[in-house]
Amino acid sequence: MASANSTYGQKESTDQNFDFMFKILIIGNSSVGKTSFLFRYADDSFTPAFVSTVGIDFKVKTIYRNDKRIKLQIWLESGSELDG
Ligand SMILES: Nc1nc2c(ncn2[C@@H]2O[C@H](COP(=O)(O)OP(=O)(O)O)[C@@H](O)[C@H]2O)c(=O)[nH]1
Ligand SMILES: [Mg+2]
Repeated sequence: MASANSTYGQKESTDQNFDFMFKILIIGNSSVGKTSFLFRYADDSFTPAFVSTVGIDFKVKTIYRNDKRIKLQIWLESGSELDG
């Protein structure tokens, strides 16, 4: 079970100041690039040496569209990360 106290998601997860919030779950086979996609989108970072994503539950990114503040809570499917 993913924890809401994720080190990566915690920072903005308690910020309630938004117009919309979407929770998005990224699913897919191991090693297709789910973790890399999330880190690039949320942090604009890429680390080619990721061995495992165990412990990373979700990241939060806030975007603005039509003068609305939209908070995206993007989750990695935890069950598929045991080998990826
Ligand atoms: N060259 C290249 N490698 C990538 C790209 N996206 C992911 N990778 C590599 O593919 C491997 C698996 O990526 P990862 O994000 O861990 O996949 P996950 O198992 O779906 O989370 C890692 O070694 C990444 O560095 C990409 O766009 N280009
Ligand atoms: Mg992964």
